[in-house]
Amino acid sequence: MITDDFSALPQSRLLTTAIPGPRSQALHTERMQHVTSGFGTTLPVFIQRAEGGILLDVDGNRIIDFASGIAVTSVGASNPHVRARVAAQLENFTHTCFMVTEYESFTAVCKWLNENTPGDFDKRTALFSTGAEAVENAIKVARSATGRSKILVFDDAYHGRSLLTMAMTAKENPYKLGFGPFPAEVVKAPMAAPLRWPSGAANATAEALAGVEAVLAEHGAETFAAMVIEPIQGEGGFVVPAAGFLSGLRALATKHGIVFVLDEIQAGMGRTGTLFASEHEGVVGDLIITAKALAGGLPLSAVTGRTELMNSVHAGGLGGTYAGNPLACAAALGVFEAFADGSMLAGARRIEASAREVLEPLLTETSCVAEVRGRGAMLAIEFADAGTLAPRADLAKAVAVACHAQGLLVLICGTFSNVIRLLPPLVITPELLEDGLTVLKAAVLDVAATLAAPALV
Ligand code: PLZ
Repeated sequence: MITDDFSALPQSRLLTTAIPGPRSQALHTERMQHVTSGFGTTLPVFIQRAEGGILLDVDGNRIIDFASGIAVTSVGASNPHVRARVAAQLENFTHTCFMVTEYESFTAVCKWLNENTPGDFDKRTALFSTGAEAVENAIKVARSATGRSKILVFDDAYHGRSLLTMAMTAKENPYKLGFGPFPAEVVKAPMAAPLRWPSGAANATAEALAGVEAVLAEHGAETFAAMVIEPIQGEGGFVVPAAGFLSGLRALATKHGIVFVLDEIQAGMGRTGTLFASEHEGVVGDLIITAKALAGGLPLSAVTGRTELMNSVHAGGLGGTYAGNPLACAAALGVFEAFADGSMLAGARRIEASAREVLEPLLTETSCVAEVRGRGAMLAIEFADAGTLAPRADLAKAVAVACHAQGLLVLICGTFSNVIRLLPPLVITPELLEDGLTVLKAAVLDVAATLAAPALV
């Protein structure tokens, strides 16, 4: 009987050295001699083991994981279900290439996705390895099915680092800088981001949708193959679209015969307290893209959607050497097992309730927290000056640095790099979550206290 028992690695924070400790520092120095400096690192500590919500580093520090490898190890780092499935598969074979000879786990993963993604229609699924690869393939499917070429994306979107997905990603630095020219036919439209909507959050949905319609009219709605949106933006700042925006887009896509593609790579697979983030709005994609938490840490991504779209591609048109690798498929089946009893979704909702209770008071206790937002275990704090909403990347950075020094791993996101995001594993224990939130809150209060007292008006 497999249990979600992570007791092999104590689920508590422990600092044995400064962070990073001496062994991590030495390994980082060595890394810089061999690894391209083109890879950044949020926190230069080297990990030797990870379980549940704890990362154990090579100096013996136990760090609380509020990152989950960027929303990947949602079922906990080295989840027992995942470990058992992968270990068993490892004994049988590591690879055949599904395009050469077949194996059942590939079909089983596709079947689960067809049955569990929103949409009461006949579906087919294609498996790949990375998120960007799945996004590219969703575009291939949409183009093949429609005979059209253009792609509509949204302000502050993130879809990957490959050439096409860079073109679909909004932020220049670090993702695109110097890597162009990019593929043509990618058009950007307004995103209904409530906090910064010029005429106020209440107008965001209607005005953004009018903006989208104007963009479609200008570029010719009938020339668009796909409209691609993250139901909650990830790298762009954990922006939850204003209510009604996603369903408005869905309607526009239907009206103009455009394939509506939901990029659930970061927000999907239970992260927000429902299996898919688009369920919060009851919005159904023609194609839905999953990756990250789908296989609990092994590289696996998927495009799932209407059979008539997925089967419109000529035989042999989709594939990839490692697409749906057997170890990754085994891991995904372990993830599905871990989800079966509902405890993962409940975990996400529990995390949201605890985090909001601790963090929402910061809206009034400080003058630099502009918003606490998100859904489930996909939550964020945005730092900005009161009144002007001028983004404060410096404050987000200072809070992250303080958290890291205390053994709490948090990540920054947002077009202005002024958002701290929380992505704890859904299995984090209440005690560990509470400890992490206490560290985070203290860091925010400390940083806020360093600000000059607001001018009296
Ligand atoms: N779509 C919504 O969040 C990956 C990127 C980290 P890959 N996000 C983390 C980094 O700096 O590279 C992501 C995403 C959404 C697509 C992707 C791309 O997924 O598996 O990284 O290719």
